Amino acid sequence: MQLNEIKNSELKNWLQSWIDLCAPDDVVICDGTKEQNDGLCNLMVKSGTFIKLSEPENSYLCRSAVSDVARVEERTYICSVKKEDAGPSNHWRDPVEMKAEFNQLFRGCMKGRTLYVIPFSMGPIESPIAKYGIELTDSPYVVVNMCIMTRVGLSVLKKIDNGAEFVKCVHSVGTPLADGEADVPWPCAEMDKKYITHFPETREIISFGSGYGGNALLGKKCFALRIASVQARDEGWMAEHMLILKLTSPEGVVKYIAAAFPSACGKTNLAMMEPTIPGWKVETIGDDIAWMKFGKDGRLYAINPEAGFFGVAPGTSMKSNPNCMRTIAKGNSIFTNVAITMDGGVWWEDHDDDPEELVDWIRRPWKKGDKRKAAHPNARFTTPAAQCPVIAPEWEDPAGVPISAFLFGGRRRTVVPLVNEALDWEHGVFLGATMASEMTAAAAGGQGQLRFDPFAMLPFCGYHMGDYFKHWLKIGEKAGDKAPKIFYVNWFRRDESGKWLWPGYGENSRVLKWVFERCAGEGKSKATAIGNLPTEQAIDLEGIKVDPKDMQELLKVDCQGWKEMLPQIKAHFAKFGDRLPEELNKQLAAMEKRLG
Ligand code: SAT
Ligand code: MN
Repeated sequence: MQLNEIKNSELKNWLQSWIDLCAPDDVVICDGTKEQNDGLCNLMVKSGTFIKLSEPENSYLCRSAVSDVARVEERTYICSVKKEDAGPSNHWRDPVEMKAEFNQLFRGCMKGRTLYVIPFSMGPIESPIAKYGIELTDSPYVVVNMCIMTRVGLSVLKKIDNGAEFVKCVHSVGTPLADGEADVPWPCAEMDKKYITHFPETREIISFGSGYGGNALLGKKCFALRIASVQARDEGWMAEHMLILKLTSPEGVVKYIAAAFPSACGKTNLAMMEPTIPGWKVETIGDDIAWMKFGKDGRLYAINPEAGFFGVAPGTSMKSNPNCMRTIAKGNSIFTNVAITMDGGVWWEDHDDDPEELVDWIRRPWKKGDKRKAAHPNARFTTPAAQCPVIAPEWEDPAGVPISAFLFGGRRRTVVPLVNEALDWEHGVFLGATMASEMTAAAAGGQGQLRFDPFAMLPFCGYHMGDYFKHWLKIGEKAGDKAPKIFYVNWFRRDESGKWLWPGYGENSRVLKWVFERCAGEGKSKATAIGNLPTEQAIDLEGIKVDPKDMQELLKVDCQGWKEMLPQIKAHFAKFGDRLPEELNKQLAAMEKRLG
């Protein structure tokens, strides 16, 4: 399909106005074909952006600029018409002023470059839960990543041309090339020129100056969470930062579970885990985002709007996530900011191989024993979901899968028990709204600090978080007794010496088993001040050695610890002002009372 074949005037005008403003040398429509993709990869090998790896097959290494390695929340804005609609958890810019500034910043910003037009679908193209977008970008790296992460193709462009609704996404690395000027391997703009902006009312995304991950692959956090959360609020569905997994019992009974953890807290590992309890099976539907709508039967049905995994490489190994390693081993993947071995393979911290020598992610020689990390802590792989050996056969079912349970969680060394079942939906919303986690490398900022991250959506909710809590309450009202059960889990407890109390990884299946049983109206629990905890024998520990003392610690209610959290929770709630639903204050007061 050529530009001049586009009939839809809204689409045509939008495209033309950006082409005129950005002044690229060339415009290319992306059709999602292997030929086009291979051509772009070869182009990037020639330009020095990509290195073709010796293995896995058909895979590439890319190294970003050292200053462009993660999402930049400080430069991320919600440009709603009214400031209060962005809420306290978002940075805000006036949409008119922002667009005026972009009118300058984008002027001629693609000189010397090609503008790629990427028509994409979030979700299976024919799914009633799917939504479409078009991303304009001057980064071939973005194109090949989008081709893995979303469904790119001319059929989407045709649907949009025929009037289907779409989210308008514009991205530039923000570094035009003068006549004859050579490009650098990873062009990007200075920090104070980077902007990741969202216009919720007009369903637009405009991103300038960064080429990395969620800053540039606009289908992911920008669309599938920030804009989609607004669409979901307006249309009565849910766009959540959740993995989706299929859990099958030895009797062959299936339950689907969706789980919200902040970035880099093990969503990908949980989604692909190999259960250690005999007879239980976990299969993957998605590892990062869930879109859910009510089905005719009144239950919530989820799709994974993505088509690939953009996972954190360091820490990924045959021990932590064998199915992910097998997915990557099939090739067709892009590795960003990992180290390269002397024979052209990839390596990162905790990788199963133990090489003597490497070239690190900033191209420096690296020797075994060096203190310096060889891969950037937020180094990523981009790999097709369809290659995952445990992808569920129904992962692309346009109808989605019915969700039985939501899990919330984060990294907490202390206080928060291994698993806790909400007393009811409203209490579950309280648990989600008070989620807190120690910070990771997925965002620029202080690692290890505790931050409240409600529903793991803190950096991803496209509107006022108080209204978002209200939306959750409304969904619960609508779902009634068909609502998924809500649980809070914490795999990350440690003792005073820093030792892990719970083995984690595949052993987390023991917790999933209890969740499954609770959803089936079975499984033993005891009511406590913070929720329903498993009774001592309720978690199946057959075949592993967990010190009974550790188990007690993992399942105890640390009343003192919770009381110490109360002022922090109150301060956290106070930020939402009068948009905080009264129900949540009531839940807080009730917990305070129960703690005594
Ligand atoms: O960079 S991304 O936003 O895509 C990854 C993440 O933070 O989860
Ligand atoms: Mn994520």
